[in-house]
Amino acid sequence: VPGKLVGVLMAGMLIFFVGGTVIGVTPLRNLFGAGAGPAIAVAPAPAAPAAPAPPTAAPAKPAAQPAAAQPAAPAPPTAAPAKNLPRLPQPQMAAPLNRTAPATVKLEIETKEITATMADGVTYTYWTFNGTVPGPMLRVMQGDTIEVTLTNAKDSTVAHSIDFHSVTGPGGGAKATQTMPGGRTSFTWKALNPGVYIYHCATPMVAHHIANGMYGLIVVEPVGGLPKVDREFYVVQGDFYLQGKRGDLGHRSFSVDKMLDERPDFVVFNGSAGALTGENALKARVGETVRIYFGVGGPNLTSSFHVIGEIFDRVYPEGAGQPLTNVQTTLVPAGGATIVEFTVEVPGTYVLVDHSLGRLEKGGAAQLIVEGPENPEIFKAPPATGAVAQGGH
Ligand SMILES: [Cu+2]
Repeated sequence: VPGKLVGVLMAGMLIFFVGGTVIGVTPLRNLFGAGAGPAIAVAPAPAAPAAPAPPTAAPAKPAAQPAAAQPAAPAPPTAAPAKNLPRLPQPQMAAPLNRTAPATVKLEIETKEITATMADGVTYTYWTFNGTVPGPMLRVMQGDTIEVTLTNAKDSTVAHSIDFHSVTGPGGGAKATQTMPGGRTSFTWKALNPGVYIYHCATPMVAHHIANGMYGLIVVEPVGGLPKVDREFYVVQGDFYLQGKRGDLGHRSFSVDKMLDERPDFVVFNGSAGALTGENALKARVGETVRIYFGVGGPNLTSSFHVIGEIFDRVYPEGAGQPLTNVQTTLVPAGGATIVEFTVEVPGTYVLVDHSLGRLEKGGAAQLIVEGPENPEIFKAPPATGAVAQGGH
């Protein structure tokens, strides 16, 4: 298209064209670097389109009966240039519980809709729990009674709700919490089964709400807690479906067709491409034990979760009570979660991926940066002569 700026992801490079002429190339290689800078480097500012269009869809008013809320309101095609918006902040993590007896716990959660950067030059209007994707990591104990209060921000465009996979009861709370903008709902449940569970919005079209970022993890600790580790991390994968072509810049709306066809534009950890890299990378010291609570919000893809350069000493598959040992890659279903643990023995940058590696090119990578003394007995590489400087796998 003459004069139109197009960005294409190819072979780890983001390549920009105007009218068939390459005007810029941005390497993604610092995913494998020493941790400096964002995973996907700064892209040139997008050219302004001729006619600015409204930045977000004018949403239909929520139906009076939230459970029957209409499916995805058709959004206007991709249009206005991305403003220089920040990424969503990283989600809150819940510390291990330091108690040994069940209690009554209050969880207050707010749903809100926020426009933020999904990848350099691309913004998106997320639907969130507490303003982050994933929503906050929650933590309770087996035997706890949990009083959930859900509020939906006044300026939300649609109803929202919450379904905890940790709940025993109809809809996991979804029916009790269909909440109109400005509204407030609540329900109470008892945590019967320990594990790590997805929670998500369950307002129709449910897959649309999930595709906009409405998911998170709740850990139900067994009485007495999980074994102590030095570092805990919280990572959730999600697939995003945007109108327009791959590499289009600007503000992009949800594509119901791509979501139904399961053709995501972005597959990311914690809400945006490169969210957990550079400054926001996971960090540990040589000799420490690491635990990652890893979930898949979906809505569609399963994840072949792998850490490049590490072996999971223990995996609690799908959050199960008994761990497997010595695992390279663990399958995590959509709407599922796992706990992996390992000790880091060698300094360097380790990359968390979904080993369906086409998704790496769609943003699916996070960094674990391990600092500390070299450990040549376990790993040593002689100085390179003529080797490719970068590479990962
Ligand atoms: Cu929702």
